[in-house]
Amino acid sequence: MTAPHPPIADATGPSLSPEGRGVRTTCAYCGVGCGIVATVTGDRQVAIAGDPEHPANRGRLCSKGTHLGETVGLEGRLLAPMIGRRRASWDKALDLVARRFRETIARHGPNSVAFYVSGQLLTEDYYVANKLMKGFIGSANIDTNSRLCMSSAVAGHSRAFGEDVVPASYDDLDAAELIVLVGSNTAWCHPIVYQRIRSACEAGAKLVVIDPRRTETAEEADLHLAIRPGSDVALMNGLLHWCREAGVVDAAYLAAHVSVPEDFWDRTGEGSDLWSVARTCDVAPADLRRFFEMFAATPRTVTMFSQGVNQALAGTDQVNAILNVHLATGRIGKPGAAPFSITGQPNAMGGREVGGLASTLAAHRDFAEANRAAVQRFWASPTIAEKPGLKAVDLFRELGNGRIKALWVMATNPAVSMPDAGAVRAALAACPFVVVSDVVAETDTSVHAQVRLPAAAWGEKDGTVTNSDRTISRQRALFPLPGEAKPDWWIVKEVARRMGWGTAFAYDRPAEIWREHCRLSTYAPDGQRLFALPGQAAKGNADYEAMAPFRWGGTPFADGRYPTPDGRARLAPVVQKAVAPPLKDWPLTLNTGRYRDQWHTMTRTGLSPKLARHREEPLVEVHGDDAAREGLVDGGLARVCTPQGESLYRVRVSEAQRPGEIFVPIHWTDRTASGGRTGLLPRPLVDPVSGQPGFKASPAAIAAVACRWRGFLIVAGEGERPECLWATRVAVPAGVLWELAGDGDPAVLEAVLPKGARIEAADASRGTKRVAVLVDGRLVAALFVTETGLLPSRDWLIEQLGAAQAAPTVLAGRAPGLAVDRGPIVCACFDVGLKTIVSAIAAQGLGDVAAVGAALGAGTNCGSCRPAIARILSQGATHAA
Ligand SMILES: Nc1nc2c(c(=O)[nH]1)N[C@H]1C(S)=C(S)[C@@H](COP(=O)(O)OP(=O)(O)OC[C@H]3O[C@@H](n4cnc5c(=O)[nH]c(N)nc54)[C@H](O)[C@@H]3O)O[C@H]1N2
Ligand SMILES: Nc1nc2c(c(=O)[nH]1)N[C@H]1C(S)=C(S)[C@@H](COP(=O)(O)OP(=O)(O)OC[C@H]3O[C@@H](n4cnc5c(=O)[nH]c(N)nc54)[C@H](O)[C@@H]3O)O[C@H]1N2
Ligand code: SF4
Ligand SMILES: [Mo]
Repeated sequence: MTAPHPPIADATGPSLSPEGRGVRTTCAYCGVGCGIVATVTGDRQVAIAGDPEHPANRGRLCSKGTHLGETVGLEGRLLAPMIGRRRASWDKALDLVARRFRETIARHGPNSVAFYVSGQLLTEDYYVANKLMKGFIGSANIDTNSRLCMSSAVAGHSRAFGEDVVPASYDDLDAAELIVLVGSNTAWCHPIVYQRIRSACEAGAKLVVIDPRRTETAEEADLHLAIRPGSDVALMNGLLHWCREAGVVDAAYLAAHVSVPEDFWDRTGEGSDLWSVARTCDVAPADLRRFFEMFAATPRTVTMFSQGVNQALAGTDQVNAILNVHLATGRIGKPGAAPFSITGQPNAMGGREVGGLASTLAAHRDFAEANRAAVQRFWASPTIAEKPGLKAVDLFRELGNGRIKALWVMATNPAVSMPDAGAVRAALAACPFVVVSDVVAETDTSVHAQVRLPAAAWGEKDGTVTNSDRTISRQRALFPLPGEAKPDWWIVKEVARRMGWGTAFAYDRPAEIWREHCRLSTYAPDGQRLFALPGQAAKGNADYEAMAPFRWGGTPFADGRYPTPDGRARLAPVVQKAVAPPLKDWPLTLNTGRYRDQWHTMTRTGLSPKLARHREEPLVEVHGDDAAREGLVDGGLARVCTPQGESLYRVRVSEAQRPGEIFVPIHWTDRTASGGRTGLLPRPLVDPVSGQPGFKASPAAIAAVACRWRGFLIVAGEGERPECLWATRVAVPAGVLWELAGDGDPAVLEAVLPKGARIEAADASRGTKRVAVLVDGRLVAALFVTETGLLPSRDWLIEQLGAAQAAPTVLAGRAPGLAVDRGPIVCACFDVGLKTIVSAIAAQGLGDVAAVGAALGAGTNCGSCRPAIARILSQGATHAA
């Protein structure tokens, strides 16, 4: 076997921080793509700081990036190849994968196998997987979780511009005078971009947020339009026609650079007057007019959008409705003026560049005959996929039908994240041969795998990623590969070699793959395509190692030329689809999305005690009217049902929700909870153009769930999930906290208590039971259950887990003297709780977010909690009034 890694000591120049100790790399999480300086401080220990020289973040990091160091331990990692439940050698596992794929293809043809990959692969990994499937296996059945994420933006860009190009950069935010966020909870999901938006606002820019929920992003906006879900086309068409009336449609720009279909203005004009739009979107006409006037008056406008736009059954039309407005007003290709699709995953863009979607070939090429011929020639491959392959939802449907007979999943967890995930699980279970490459030993997906392959994780892998604004940065290894883990590119090329294509996959290091990818990007140019990485193919290994971040494509469309045959962009005559009235049995609209401090299926953020504190449990957020009608109480449990499935959530009554609409997070899995299984709920319906699922609006119902008792278990180490109605895992220092509730006999919980000396107390009148388990005087578990009584704050008991000697008052759940209860953690960076903030505001008369920061530190590092602090301040003011 070849050594997959250049030794870390090779790192020189820009790969090292100025003082020469830290390694420059890129954050593991979101598409902002922040640069990090990582300093290894011990065995699997690393100090994380923002890279002041990275153009995406200039030194700042959000809560998730800041706490990356808490997620690099080896607990839960997959460290050896596994065949079934048994450990296998790499040779055996790779031979088996290659043989089963080869046999399946021989018997059933190339379209009987598939890869399902991820925007969390590096560009080099992605390139190799795409090459193997499209050029050598000869099928395009490789799709990616970006289908669930970006594909409507990809399709919208292609329709309007002729190529999937994001015509914006973060610098445009600094130059903008108006920033419009559509379907984007930027403060939580792209926090460092959000900090840049706040800075622009401090310098005078205005912020408008268009989101059915009043998110923390919306709370700080100059204007929030809480539109009816799925009414974005109506809103944008209304805006377009307002601009036309106001004379800000740029006729000269349209004449010179844009094709306008003959009936465009008539078709988009229907129902686009202010009153009709206000009715369709269910917003006050005065608010709508304010938005339209602001937009019409401000040439320097950036409209940034993400999943509220993309994840809809008319997602592509919604994207084009936004692009239409920018094209028609000529607000594109100029500083501070652009439509800006912001990407989710760290390498969603790199995946688009290599052609990782079933609907693209490679290097921003489609399946046109000339492109197929060029790519096949370049790869010198025996074959080339003829036509687009199966898109994610179709792919898993065909898996269920038995037409896909071998599947390889890399760096994604479809048993959790696909719509109708119950059917996806059944399909995975029924498929004769499932391979999963992952960094953790067990995921809801990998429990169905015949072969599990241990991949290198962040901090070990080495290659490039492209962020939302086309900036390509290096991710660099900090640690040696643990156990037998290998980089994804290495795993794929070893399978390719064993399938008989060793020469075409003879890579020894990511730099070689990078050079080939760059050569393909400039190979056989067609004079139109913008994506190209000229000059990069000449980078030697040392230059690649030292590569500094750079953005490809300059300022796209600055010259008014578009990558279409006639050089013109195209307006798309999109019209609002009727928003269906609620169904009798499914009266609510279910919206799904993210929490600030968790990443997707929590395989890494779930390890961090600090990140766990922001939102410990999966909540269903419900408007007060719906809660009252359905008999839901704040803090109680509720079952959310759709025709596809059901799951439990903790109820939060919230005025941030519109009546009739509920919101749940996507993060919890079988590993982490008995409830919060959001993937089971959405329908497997997709946008007809992009194939992206409509995750943001599913017909649903909700019902209160009574339980006899509530409680919690704090346990040292890992421990298994208690079997009861409600059990949610929360990472804490030195162990795990399980939040519990149940209906039956709480005695079942005894099964998960570790052995040791027990002390117990019970109060039959309240149905209360408290158990502490000690080993050599140290607390190893504490179980508190009650039917009608109160439960103590968990904080002090959690601290006891780490103590050499448990306090005598452990069954009281508090310290022998006065207990300090900080309340729920608001600032994850400095561990500042709600109660601490509220009392400091009262005691010291703190008036604004900056004052709270000066007094407590809260909000002064990543800034992610600044909206929350602002709300605490304003609520304090209303209470006082
Ligand atoms: N903390 C955190 N950050 C992340 C991630 C994470 O898991 N955790 N994941 C990353 C990834 S992969 C992605 S794709 C991004 C996603 O980033 P975002 O798109 O910002 O996040 P979401 O919470 O999915 O949804 C955004 C908003 O769309 C709104 N919305 C729903 N329906 C509509 C509608 O019809 N119209 C409009 N205008 N808005 C609507 C929702 O109410 C929600 O607030 O985040 C990235 N960043
Ligand atoms: N209902 C609903 N569903 C959604 C969404 C929604 O808003 N609502 N959002 C959708 C979106 S936008 C997205 S992006 C998806 C995300 O959904 P997923 O991609 O399923 O979620 P992750 O938890 O990020 O899964 C990544 C997996 O890869 C592993 N991993 C991490 N790094 C590596 C690596 O380097 N190599 C390998 N081989 N494995 C690695 C992790 O341990 C983890 O198991 O969810 C989608 N699903
Ligand atoms: S905004 Fe946060 S999660 Fe996203 S790349 Fe930057 S530090 Fe990482
Ligand atoms: Mo995403």
